Amino acid sequence: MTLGTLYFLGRGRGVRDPKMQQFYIITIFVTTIAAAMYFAMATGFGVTEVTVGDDALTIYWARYADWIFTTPLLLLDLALLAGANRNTIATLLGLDVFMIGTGTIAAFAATPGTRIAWWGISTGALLVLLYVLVGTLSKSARNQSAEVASLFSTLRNLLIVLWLLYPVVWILGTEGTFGILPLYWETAAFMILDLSAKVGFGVLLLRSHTVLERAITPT
Ligand code: RET
Repeated sequence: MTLGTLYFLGRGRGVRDPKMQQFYIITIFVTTIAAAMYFAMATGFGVTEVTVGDDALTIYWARYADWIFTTPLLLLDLALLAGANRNTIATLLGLDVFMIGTGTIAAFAATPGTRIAWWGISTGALLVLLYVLVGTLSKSARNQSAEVASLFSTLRNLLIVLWLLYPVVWILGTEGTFGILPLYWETAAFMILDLSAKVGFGVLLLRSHTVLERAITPT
């Protein structure tokens, strides 16, 4: 995450256009927050125990602290690329904060039943969010130039696939209390997802300044 941050900082150094800078500022915040929260988890600060029945679960709360800030920022990147209006942006970000908020309750809930119920509520919000992404947001992107619309589709599809895997890893992992995926593999899976959804996404977004210029130039 730190290397990603440094890469984006280096690439964005010469960028003078304020609208182009928006994409850099947002993306740099995403990887910076993630780097800080991974540092918190690595040093034992970002972790706690939650008692569920007779079991003590290890909960990395710093993940949720990361996601509550970084997921709205990632959506903002995509919404700016699509040239979305204020209502669409607000809807997307509202759904997203609701999803991570209820997901956090799922992680701290004390009975297996309530954990799964909150997971269901959070996953419901994710599905509605993806519906807005595929519907309203994609419609805005179609009004952009062909190159912008194509970059938007790539990023949107990447986001859909990666984001859908989060609730799957969660429910199969230690939080889901089924314990199908041991903590080690769960941690590795979240790490790969986080790196792809943040650094991978950012690299694709910021790869071509010519395309971004088209996205920010009013047509
Ligand atoms: C939780 C558990 C409850 C159900 C759902 C979840 C979704 C999490 C998502 C996280 C995305 C994170 C990203 C991070 C950084 O790049 C909270 C795991 C639906 C979608 C993209």
